[in-house]
Amino acid sequence: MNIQKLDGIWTCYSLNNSTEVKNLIAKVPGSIHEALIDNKIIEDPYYSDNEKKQMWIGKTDWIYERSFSLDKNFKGVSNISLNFEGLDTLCDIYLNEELIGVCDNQFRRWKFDVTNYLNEKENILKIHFKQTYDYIKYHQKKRYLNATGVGQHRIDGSNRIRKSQCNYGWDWGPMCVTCGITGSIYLEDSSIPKIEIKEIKQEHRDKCVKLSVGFNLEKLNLHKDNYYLKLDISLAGRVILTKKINYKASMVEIEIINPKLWWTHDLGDQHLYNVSISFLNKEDEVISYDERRIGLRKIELKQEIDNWGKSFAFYLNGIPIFIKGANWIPADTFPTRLHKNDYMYLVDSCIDVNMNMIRVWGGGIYEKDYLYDFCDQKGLLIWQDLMFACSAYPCFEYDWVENVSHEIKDQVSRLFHHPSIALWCGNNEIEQINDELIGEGDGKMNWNEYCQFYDNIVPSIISQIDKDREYWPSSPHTPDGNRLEANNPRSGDAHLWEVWHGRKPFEWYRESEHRFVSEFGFQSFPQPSVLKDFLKPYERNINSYGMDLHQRSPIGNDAIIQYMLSWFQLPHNITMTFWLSQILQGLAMKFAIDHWRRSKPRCMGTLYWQLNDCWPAASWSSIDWKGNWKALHYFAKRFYNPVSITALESEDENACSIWVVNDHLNKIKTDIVCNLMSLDGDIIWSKTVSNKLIDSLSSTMVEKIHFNMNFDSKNTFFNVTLLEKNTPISSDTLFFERPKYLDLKNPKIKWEIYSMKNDKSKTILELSCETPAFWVWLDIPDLLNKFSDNFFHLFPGEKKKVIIDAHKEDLSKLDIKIHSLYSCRFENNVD
Ligand code: BMA
Repeated sequence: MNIQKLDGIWTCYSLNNSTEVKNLIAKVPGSIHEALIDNKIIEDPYYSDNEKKQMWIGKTDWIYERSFSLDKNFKGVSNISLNFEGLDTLCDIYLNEELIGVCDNQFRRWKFDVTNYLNEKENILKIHFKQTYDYIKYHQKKRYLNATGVGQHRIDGSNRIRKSQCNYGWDWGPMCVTCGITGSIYLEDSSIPKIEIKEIKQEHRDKCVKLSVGFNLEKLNLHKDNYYLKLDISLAGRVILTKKINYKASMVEIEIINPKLWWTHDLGDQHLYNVSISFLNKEDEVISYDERRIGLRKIELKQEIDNWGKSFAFYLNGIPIFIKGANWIPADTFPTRLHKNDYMYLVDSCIDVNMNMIRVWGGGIYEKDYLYDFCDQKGLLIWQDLMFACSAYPCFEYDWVENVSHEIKDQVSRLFHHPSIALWCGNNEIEQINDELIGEGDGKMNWNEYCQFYDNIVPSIISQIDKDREYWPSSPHTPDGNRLEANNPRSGDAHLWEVWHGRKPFEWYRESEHRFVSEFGFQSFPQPSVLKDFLKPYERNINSYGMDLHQRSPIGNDAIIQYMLSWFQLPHNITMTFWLSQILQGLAMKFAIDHWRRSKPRCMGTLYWQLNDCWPAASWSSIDWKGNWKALHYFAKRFYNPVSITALESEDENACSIWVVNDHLNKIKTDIVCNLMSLDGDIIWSKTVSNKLIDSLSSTMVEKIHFNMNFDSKNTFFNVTLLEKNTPISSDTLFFERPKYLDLKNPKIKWEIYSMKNDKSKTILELSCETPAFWVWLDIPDLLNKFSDNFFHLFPGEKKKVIIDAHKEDLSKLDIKIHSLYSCRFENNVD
């Protein structure tokens, strides 16, 4: 294919602003903030209150410019197009001073015929990005539309422009309104007939998958006898099937016998097939070509009437899977500066903690190909929202609908082949917040307008391209009964914020009988060393000016401290407060997820809010912006373990029940060891249940325990461990009091450090203690917090090995601290 890329180094400058900026060197793709940082015009926007000082950037017009001469192979070409894979957002495009295009949607791809505007030698391409405030104001004036959080953490009117909604601020992200070139720019020879795969439908039968591949070929005026078309299917780089295609066809069918199916990582392998269509001439030269990498799998969202209402369960290749995952937001405020490795790291971090799905949340961006490619390769499903969140939208305006229809077509066409994508979802929370956003009255869209768009227009666009996947209008949505009750526990998905926003105790989660919970969350502070880098020394307090700016939830700090008071003694310093907030967050999510997993199949999935961060701040994330795993992420590895044992308090005093959840496709034989222990480390009661068979895909109460004795609840805890073939697989600890009332003893943790035998690039830290230590963690400020384990309990007699990705010599030079809950209480025991 004849293509000339125009990415790389451009120059840019400001227009119409008191702060004049000239001659910036700018990377394309890239944002104006990146260019200003790279050229040292601005300091890091994340530092202290820089965000506030840099609001002018979003209020300025910016010109991006470059020159180029036409590649030799474009000489004499009769039709040349200029293609843009992403422009953020309002811009006019000039080629050699001629206006060739006007763009107004960050999520669309743009193509302009530039044949008559090109010079062979010197060409100047100029993009004038306009500040978006005036445009927003103009449209809001016509008919004002509400959005949540405006005046607090959101700038008014982001719903009026097709641009990443959280770029105008969110309750976890800054208001760094930016602009720039978010995708590749290239010239393309459009005189060559272009072939494009438009859809790939899979029909799964017994030991066979029938593929129907729809394609489009601009045949122009070619004579049919001189050309032919061919379909190739390959697996692991080897062509396994080839089929000649009728010249007139726009669809080809092919059967793959004994298909190798695609599975999520926990259930099987991720076989990926390549589907390609070539357009060739009589001499077998390829004139045009298109390919997509697919996985053969059947993904269904089943909603069937049952005892509790209507199910909401994903089935992969016929198997009901309990969804375990989290919500994904843009991994940086300026996503153009994220690299392939950033995506790989986050996807791997999901796989490492037993997640099988992420939800790409609707207030960010349709993500880069990297994310979808890695999820395909690694076996992680995606719930894909369309980019609409927490706002009323002008779906009553013809131009807006037209614009957005192009956007959805562009994005679904780009993404439909990914086996990881399980569902298309219309928007985030518009139905849930209907009292502010939908209905009669100022600032709202009415129900007809909403339904016409999200129930009719959107799914009809999607189904023209993708007939295999379900569409879900909103998250959350109730398909039966009263739609206004978006969190109806009997059907559909739910966003449950009674804990946190509603300030209900963690125990509230156990009252939930919802069928699938796609959002619920609890905030924490990031790794202390991360915020330290972004605050002035005198701002290192949770409610200093700089720190308050890094906490965007209006109730954030209050809520953390309120719940902390309920569960823990207040730590003696800010560092310990940060760490303890992470344990508190982990505890909240464990309460919720243990409960919903126990209640399967009534509940068939949990996606906690939120996986990642877009800057260094307090938030609901389990991985901070620098990539450090917070306590919650380590907790997730345990509570999302395919086999999970939990001990549940019982109404009767001195009793509890033991539950085992098994997500494997096979039965397992287990031994269950129960110990009642004192905080001095003595076992005061013990029981072993041997050879307990646990069904596949099940949740069972395996044992009811009565201790039949009195004990001091402040000095006692219960521990249960499940072993398979004598190996501990899962364990749980139950306290009979809030941890704040426990008579903790100094655990006197000792540690040894040595290199791993077969791999010197790794070091083992071996820990032991004298009395039980709760939520033991390694604090190594200059090292990424991603160890084989962290925030675990440690009991006397145990030797816990933590594997660290670092050479022993390097690690020994660092400041290693080991803490546990005990260290939070007493200042002189921090170390
Ligand atoms: C959810 C999300 C986000 C928000 C989060 C925390 O409902 O959809 O809008 O960041 O709550 O408030």
